[in-house]
Amino acid sequence: QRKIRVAVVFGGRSSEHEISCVTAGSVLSVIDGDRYEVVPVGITRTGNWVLTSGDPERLRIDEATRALPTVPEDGADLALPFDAAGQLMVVNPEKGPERLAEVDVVLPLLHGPFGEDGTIQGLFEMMGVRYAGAGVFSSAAAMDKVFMKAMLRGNGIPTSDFVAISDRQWRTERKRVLDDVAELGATVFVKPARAGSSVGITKVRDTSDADAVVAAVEAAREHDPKVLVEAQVVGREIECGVLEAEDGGTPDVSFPAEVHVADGFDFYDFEAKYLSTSSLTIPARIPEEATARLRAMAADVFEAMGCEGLARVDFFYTEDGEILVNELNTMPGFTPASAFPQMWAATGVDYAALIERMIASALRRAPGLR
Ligand code: G1L
Repeated sequence: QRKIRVAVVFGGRSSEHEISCVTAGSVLSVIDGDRYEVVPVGITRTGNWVLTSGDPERLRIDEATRALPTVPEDGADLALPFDAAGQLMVVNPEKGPERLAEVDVVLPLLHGPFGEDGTIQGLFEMMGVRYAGAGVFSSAAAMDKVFMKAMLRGNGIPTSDFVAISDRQWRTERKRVLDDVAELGATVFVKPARAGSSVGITKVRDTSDADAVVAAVEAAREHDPKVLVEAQVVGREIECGVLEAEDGGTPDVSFPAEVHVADGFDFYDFEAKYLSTSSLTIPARIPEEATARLRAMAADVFEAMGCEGLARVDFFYTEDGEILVNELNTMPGFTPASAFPQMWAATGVDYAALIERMIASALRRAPGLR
């Protein structure tokens, strides 16, 4: 019996190219070689698909130089990604080129635009290849914070009040928009609607200061012409990991974690997230009753948004016991040190088992409608 062929796709054109490579290194170092044949597929910064090294040693942060790994732009391993028939190819050095559709399952370890926004998922659907994680629509909806909040609202799941600003509205209805923003309260967060990481986010402390709001919206628009303004929620930041059930039942939810943002950071921003200035308490020290509500809400979010495989759901837990959904991440940080694997480790699912489950849930479903 042949091994299950798993393509690990990583790198990519996003600003998180290196994080993706480090994640691939972690996955490749624990994946069971007796059961899986790994096809490491790199996407260079410029968007070329290449068969690249799957050696975890080459996908680590260099301790001496602090250099981050990347997918090399040139080299002998460069391969043409599509054949004459328009089929995506992968090249196995031992066996030669093969169609991506001949791979049993893909682990797309890519962030942001073209990674977790549904576009690469669409490519895999068209190629008829199974892939781990959320599908086209759920990925796209989770990526767009405005659509996500609207869908949560439509499903009766609490989330903070917000104002969405399209490019057209910003150009032609600015006064009305600024009034709506002021209605949200004195303090708001202004965010690009669809940026992968926490870039372009500004905390505005006084929304009656129109200049401050305009500056914040313009900063967000550097990353996305569509902007989200959210009312501030004063509360603790708690998150949960969700896994698709193995038996077709309701999703499994991990113990919650509390995120402690290091002093000096306004919120859990890009720097706080990736430069390890914040820490986690697992399980979060919140009342049992709140833990139960939060875990149930995490499963509701997963199902309401049509997620598959895995997701991380981030909440605010307020002083008066209210729980609001802050974010949904269909491709959460996935190194062994990341919150999602940490929460699952504390719940009894180790890193290797998580990867097994991602592959198994992808293999369970046929491409197409589900
Ligand atoms: F394949 C999984 F398991 F579904 C999966 C895919 C992607 C898990 C986690 C991620 N996350 C990432 O790829 C990333 C956050 C490292 C993007 Cl850079």
